[in-house]
Amino acid sequence: MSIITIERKVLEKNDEIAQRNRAFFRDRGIFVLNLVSSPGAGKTSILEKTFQELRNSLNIAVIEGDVQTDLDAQRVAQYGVPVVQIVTMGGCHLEAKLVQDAMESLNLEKVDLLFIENVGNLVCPASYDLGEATKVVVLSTTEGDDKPLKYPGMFRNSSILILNKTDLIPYVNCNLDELKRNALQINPALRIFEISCFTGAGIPEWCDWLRKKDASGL
Ligand SMILES: Nc1nc2c(ncn2[C@@H]2O[C@H](COP(=O)(O)OP(=O)(O)OP(=O)(O)O)[C@@H](O)[C@H]2O)c(=O)[nH]1
Ligand SMILES: [Mg+2]
Repeated sequence: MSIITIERKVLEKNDEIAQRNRAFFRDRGIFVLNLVSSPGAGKTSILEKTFQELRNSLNIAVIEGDVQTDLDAQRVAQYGVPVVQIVTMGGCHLEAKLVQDAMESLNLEKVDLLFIENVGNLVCPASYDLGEATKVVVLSTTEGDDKPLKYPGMFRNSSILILNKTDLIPYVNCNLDELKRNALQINPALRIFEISCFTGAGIPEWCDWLRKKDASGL
């Protein structure tokens, strides 16, 4: 079927560029994380908390991906962190070529840590390698504990799971143990951080982990 052939070619081309991006990051010692989640799970809030803790010890840069607006880039820029916004004009995920183009607008010379905030979508970004060291999937407690089972691709293709909005557990129908069980059933190797951007709980553990990482891997 021609449709399947075209899709495979698109993904093959994407993977080729992603490998070039990965080699570029490796050669320069830049640790790159691709943040993925459904809309509003808290990706930008996690970045803001991370800047507060790490911006004095690490050189951080950000590539933002959104369907419309540069609102998230404006939030990042308030912390003095270099940022480029990609507007996909309806596209539901970032692709390696878009990241490659964005890299040209960022001075990455002294950067240790590059975050790519993907478009809010728990399905499509799972299939697209951008050249990152790993995907970090963010899931918030308001989304329900069944989501790893319903959207397994994202959890299978990530090595880190951040469970955000733990402050809301008393008010929402979400069983944290069940959520973790479901996530580990899909991907037993997932490293899990439980955090709240509202209270700051779990942020030091997440930042400690980031401090110990480098471009050599996970
Ligand atoms: N109560 C609570 N609210 C949170 C927490 N983290 C984020 N929020 C709120 O959730 C909303 C969405 O947060 P964002 O950080 O914009 O989420 P996002 O994943 O970047 O959203 P998109 O980029 O649109 O996909 C905002 O109103 C945040 O203030 C948290 O830990 N607890
Ligand atoms: Mg955001």
